Amino acid sequence: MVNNEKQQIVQYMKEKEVDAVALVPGTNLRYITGNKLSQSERLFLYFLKHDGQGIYLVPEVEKSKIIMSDQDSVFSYTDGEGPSSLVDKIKDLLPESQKTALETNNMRLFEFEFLSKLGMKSYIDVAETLNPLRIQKNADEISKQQKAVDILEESLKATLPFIEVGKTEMEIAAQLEYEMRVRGSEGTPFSTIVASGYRGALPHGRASEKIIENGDLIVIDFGSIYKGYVGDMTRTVGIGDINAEQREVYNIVKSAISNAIDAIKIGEKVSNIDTVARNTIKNAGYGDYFTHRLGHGIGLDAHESPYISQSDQNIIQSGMTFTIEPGIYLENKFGIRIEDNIAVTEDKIINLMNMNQDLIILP
Ligand SMILES: [Mn+2]
Repeated sequence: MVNNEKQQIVQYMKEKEVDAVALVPGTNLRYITGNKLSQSERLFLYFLKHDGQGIYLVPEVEKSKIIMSDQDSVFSYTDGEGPSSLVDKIKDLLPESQKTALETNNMRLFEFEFLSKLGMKSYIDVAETLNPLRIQKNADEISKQQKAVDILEESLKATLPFIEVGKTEMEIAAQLEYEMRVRGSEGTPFSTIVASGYRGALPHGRASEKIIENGDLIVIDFGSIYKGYVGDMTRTVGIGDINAEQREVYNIVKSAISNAIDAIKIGEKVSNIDTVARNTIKNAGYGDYFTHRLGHGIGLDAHESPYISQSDQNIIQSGMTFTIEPGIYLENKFGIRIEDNIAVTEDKIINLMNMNQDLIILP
């Protein structure tokens, strides 16, 4: 963790009279300590105290891969002993009156119950301090996101010649995921969406066994991960005979994304961007068919603050990175979505995508 960020968290702990921050494996832990771990059935907790000291409570099998600083200590348990064997030891190291800042979105009940055993009296959500830090990406984080986006674009270009009538959505998803892997993506942050024809009207239509047919619009929404940072892209691809209605609706979505990106201005409300895209679609007569928020922050998580929606209270500021992804979904007919990734810097709004937003039509 950058020292400055650690200081801010310690400062926050003092202001809120929090005795300890408790984290579970995931992106907050990665952000603060560099440890890349996922939750398993075995208990794993990290505590940060006022003095900057960290305490790891980990299963023996995970111990050797923990990255620690000089101020950290680690306590491990074997499967035979179980984590309860460490309760007294850890209790002695934590302050007596315990108000804990924890992850209300990520923590599971057995982890929460363990904190109670350690003497936790009350808690608050650590997101209130971590989100404002994570929302502000530095140049290094943005360059990793740029690389994640480059992988997406190159992989889509490599996959396009593979898409043809008769293939299944799953075959296309598999090819795309293969192309991302060989270009350095660590995995997919969410299930790849390949939704063709009538399935395109499902905003989260993950790839199925449906066969691609002539005249289908295919919504392809896919993510990459580079050094922990996520890129998230959607393009709608037409195959064969694309009719006038499909083209007309596509152009409305294209206007919505371009108007929205033009509306991104430092100091204004995030929700304004959503309003601009929503009005574009509403004025064209399709307001009822744009059924989700306009976008979301991207970073270590595929979906994080700020949310580009009517209810988000954030103000656009330098360091934010987020998606813009308007869509129109016509049930039993077709769906269209276009998604770019944006980085806000001090002097300009950068579209991390190089590819334009035109409808791609394959033979
Ligand atoms: Mn997205």
